Amino acid sequence: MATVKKRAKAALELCGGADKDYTDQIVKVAKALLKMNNVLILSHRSPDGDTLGCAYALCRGMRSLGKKAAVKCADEIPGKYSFMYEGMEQQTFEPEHFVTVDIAGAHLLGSIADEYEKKIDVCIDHHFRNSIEAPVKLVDTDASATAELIWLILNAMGVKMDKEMASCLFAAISTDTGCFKYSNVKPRTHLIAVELMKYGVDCAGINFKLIDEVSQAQLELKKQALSTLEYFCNNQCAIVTVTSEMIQQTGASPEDLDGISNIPRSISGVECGITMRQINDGWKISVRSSEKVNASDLCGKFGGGGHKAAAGCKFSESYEETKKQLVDAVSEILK
Ligand SMILES: [Mn+2]
Repeated sequence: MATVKKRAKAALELCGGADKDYTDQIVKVAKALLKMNNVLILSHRSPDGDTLGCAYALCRGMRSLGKKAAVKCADEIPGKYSFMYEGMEQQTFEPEHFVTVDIAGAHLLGSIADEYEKKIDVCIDHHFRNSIEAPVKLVDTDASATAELIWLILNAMGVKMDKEMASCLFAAISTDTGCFKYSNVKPRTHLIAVELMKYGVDCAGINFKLIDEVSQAQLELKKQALSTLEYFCNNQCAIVTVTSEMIQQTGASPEDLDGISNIPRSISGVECGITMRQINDGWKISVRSSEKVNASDLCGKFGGGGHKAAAGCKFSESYEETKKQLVDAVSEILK
């Protein structure tokens, strides 16, 4: 097993230096995974490019070592991610081990939480306040995407990278960095991307599909949502609202909502952009923020969480009450 450590070190050196403790953490996860067979890899509900890219890259990696592995997600996987599992065979097996990727808390497993939350063997993530209980856990909040960690782990495991795995990981990193433009991008992020590109990843194609491409329904929804734009806190806070009626009327799917939450924050002078989306029992809030506002702290006040620059929470109050509480909290932070 000394080779696991050697490979982990080599991978860490490739992307900017190996700290001893950190190498040991990667080694621990890699060794745990190498011992497992019949592995079910779990993605979070409303799956995004990171959770899915990690899951399919790891699944492909495990299979390349002759293991049985599959991916499970509570919600339907949007069609734009189909390249991640293209060509993979259906494997039937009784899962013995369970791995979560990019999941901050068991409740984010969605409707399959009850079934799996007590069974998780390995948790790999990059969110603040990760609350998953697992004997083997690697949570690195410095990683731009969980995929950076999966890349390190696959290397430590001695998995022979291929174009498919590299494409999954590239898509994951691109998703979580907004195409390499958010403040979470570190030298390591680019260095790993360089390694992935060596396998012939269609970077432009993936970026177009995941970042730029919009459906007509999505654009129509954006149009309607933008008409609700309001400013608060001396124009430093902007709020956009998406009602159930808009979603129904435009025929937009959950994935069509993706691009909207970035809009309010993109307005010049806005430090905190909020998107309020109507859900069954209230409002789902997405926050995007500048350095001046810690989105994770803001959402934490209301029982949510996430990252410094992007976080979310939920309210069961009325529209006006929800908005008031949010604006009050933001103005407190900006004071
Ligand atoms: Mn992520």
